[in-house]
Amino acid sequence: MNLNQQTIAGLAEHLESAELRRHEVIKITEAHPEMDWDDAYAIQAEILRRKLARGHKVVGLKAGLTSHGKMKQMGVSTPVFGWLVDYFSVADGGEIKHDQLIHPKVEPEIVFVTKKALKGPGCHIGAVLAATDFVMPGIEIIDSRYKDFKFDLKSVIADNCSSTRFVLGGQMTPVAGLDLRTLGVVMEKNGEPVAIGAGAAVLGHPAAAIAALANHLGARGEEIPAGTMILSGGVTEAIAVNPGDHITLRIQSLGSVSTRFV
Ligand code: 0L1
Ligand code: MG
Repeated sequence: MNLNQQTIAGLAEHLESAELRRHEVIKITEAHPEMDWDDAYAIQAEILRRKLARGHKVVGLKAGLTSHGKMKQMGVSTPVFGWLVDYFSVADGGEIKHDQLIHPKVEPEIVFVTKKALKGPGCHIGAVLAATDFVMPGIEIIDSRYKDFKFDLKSVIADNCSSTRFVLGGQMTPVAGLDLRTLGVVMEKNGEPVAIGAGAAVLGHPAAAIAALANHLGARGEEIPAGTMILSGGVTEAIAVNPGDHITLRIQSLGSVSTRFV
C-alpha cells in the first residue's frame, strides 16, 4: 500500500460525502497517482466502515465490469467488486427519486443467492452452481460519484464501484436444468427495448463472476457466506435514466422486475 491511514480515511470521507450530498468529484487518482489496488479497496472498506458505524447493514455483494459491453463502455479490462447496503434496496415496481442521485444509469443483471459458503482460491463455476440456492433478475442502478462517469479502475473501486441502488424481482429459480449462458435478457425503457443480451456476455458464464468474487475475497482471507445475494454484473452497457423513465427487465425463465424514476 502507498497511502497512509489518514489519507485513506480522508478519501473515504470525500467520496462518501459526494454520494450523500449528491455532487460530482474529480477522480481521486488525479491527486493521488501513487494509489495502488490495495489502497483502492481500503478506501472502499473505510466507506463501508463509516456506514456500518451509523447502523447500516450489508445486504449483498457485487461484481462489476464483468461484460465486454461494460468493459468497452468504461475502457477497462478487469472486473471489480463491491458491497451493497440496506438503503440501496428498492422494492420491485418501486420508485427511485432521481434527485437523490447524481447521474444514474441502469444495468440488467443476473442475481445469485448462495446456500453454501464459497471461498477461493480456485473457486470455479462448478462450485458456484453447486452453492447457488437460486437466481433471479435484478436491475442495478449505478451512480459514479466521478464527474461525467470518467474514472480509472482504482478510482472506481474506491467509490465502491459506483453502487447506489438495486431492485430484485421475478422468480426464485434454481439453476439445475438452466443454461445461464443462453438466457435472453431484455431491458426496456418506457416500453422500448434499450439493452438486449444473453447471460454469456458476463465472463462467458455469469457464475464465473461469482467465482471471481470468491477468489478475490479468498486472497484477502475472506469468503462469500451462505445466504449472500450477489449481483453478477451488467449483461450490457449501462443505460442513462431521467425522471419519468420506467425500466423493466425481463430475463428468460427468471421473470421480470421493474422500477420507475420520479
Ligand atoms: O456494476 C457495475 O458494473 C459498475 C462498475 C463500476 C463502473 C461503472 O460505474 O460503470
Ligand atoms: Mg452492475
